[in-house]
Amino acid sequence: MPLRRNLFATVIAIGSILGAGASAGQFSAANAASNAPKVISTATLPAMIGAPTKVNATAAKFNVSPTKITWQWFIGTAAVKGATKSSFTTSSNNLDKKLSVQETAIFKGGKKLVAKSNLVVVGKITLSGTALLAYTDNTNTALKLTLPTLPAGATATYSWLGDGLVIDGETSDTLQIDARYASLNLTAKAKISLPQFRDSTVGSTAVSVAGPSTNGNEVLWQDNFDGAVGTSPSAADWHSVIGNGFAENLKGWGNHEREYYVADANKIVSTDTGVGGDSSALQISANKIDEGLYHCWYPDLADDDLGCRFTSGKISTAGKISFLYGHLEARVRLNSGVDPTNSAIASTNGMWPAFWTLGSDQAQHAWPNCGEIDIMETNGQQTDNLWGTLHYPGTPSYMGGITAVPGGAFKGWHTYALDWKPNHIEFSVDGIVYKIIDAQDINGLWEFNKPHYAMFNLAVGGYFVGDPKLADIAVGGNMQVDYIKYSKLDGYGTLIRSTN
Ligand SMILES: [Ca+2]
Repeated sequence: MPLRRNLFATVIAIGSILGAGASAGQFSAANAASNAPKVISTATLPAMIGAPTKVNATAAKFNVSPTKITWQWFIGTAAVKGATKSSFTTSSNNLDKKLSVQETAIFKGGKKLVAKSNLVVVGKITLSGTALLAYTDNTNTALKLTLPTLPAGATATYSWLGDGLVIDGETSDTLQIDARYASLNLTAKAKISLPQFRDSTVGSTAVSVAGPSTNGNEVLWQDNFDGAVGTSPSAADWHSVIGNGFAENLKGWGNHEREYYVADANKIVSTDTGVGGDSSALQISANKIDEGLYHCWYPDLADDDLGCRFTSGKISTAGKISFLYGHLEARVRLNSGVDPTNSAIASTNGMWPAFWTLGSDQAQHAWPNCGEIDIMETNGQQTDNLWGTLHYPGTPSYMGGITAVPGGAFKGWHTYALDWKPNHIEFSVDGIVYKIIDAQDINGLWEFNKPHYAMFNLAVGGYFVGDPKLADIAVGGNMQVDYIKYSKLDGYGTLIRSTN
């Protein structure tokens, strides 16, 4: 502003001089000065330049016509040899480099003016404006990322992040908000793609989703397995998994397991469940059978393919109940079988019991992309040990903890539990937490901010137990479950019943 005021003052001064009868010489001098060559508008390049492509520079404008114009293109500060026209064809070698052009005008009398263009990074997509992340309405049920206007032909690919970590499977511009995202800071990104350009990423600011409205720990669901003795667990909540993995194209469920799962292996029994117990339990029994009944992956002795030598059981809430966050626990007793060569000798060889979950989106995200939570896994070869493990897509693809079960996993009743919140998992046995895993700890996708379903099973043989020979596997062991209980955890926890 001060400069402008000065110019105005100068004009007034000249006018005053003229008004006062200035000489013709003074007038001519002023006129000549205004006709000196000057740049009215400089040479310009388009705001976005791809590669390969032909770029036409817009010529500079001068107040008087030059007698000659020359051009020189630059990559960075280096003049490009032979690039002396008003157009330039980029190549992929120019990507990410600064392109500019310099226009030189020579005027009558020899005066030379140089007009430099703007610098443009080749292959860079530039957007005018920022992305906006906002709820689509005042009920806060969906967030939408709205992008600035994209260049013609550009496409956007969306991704969503919770506390900075990618939310698997969410690729639309809109995210439905539900209990999965409680307490998370959500952000969205859009990758902008355009032929001849580098991909560009546009991010949003964060929106914080509210946490639970209470901090309660109430029980949401419990099964005491107290139906009539000899019956199957409630069909409203459970189904028996059948087979050896054949139908699923998995050899022994992908683990070289030797059992064939039958529904008859899963029964309500009357048993000693200890102090305060209800004398009822689910019992999953492993039994040795003669070959010739069921298809298994391993060769049989009679030269047909009905080679399975063991039956056992697996029950699952898949398609019936799913769990999202909260506290999930089961009280379990593992009972040894006997040595295959001497029934007087107890043996746990080859027994592989588990209490675990898989992501309920397994049909769309095959393992390990669905995520797996092994709340309890133990092993007939190392009967004091307990494993609590997460499996997920990543490298490595699992993380977990190992601890000693108080008194031994195959001795007495123990409570195995999962404490589960957004981005946070704790494993415990008999109330003692032995492993905590946060989403930030793993090098992979966190597949645990979504519903999972629960399972109990007693596998026989397989890699986890050292792939023992058939002739060495214990006979007649079982897994008993007094109850399974699902509670809220500090307000987190949603029981989801399938409407199928
Ligand atoms: Ca019970």
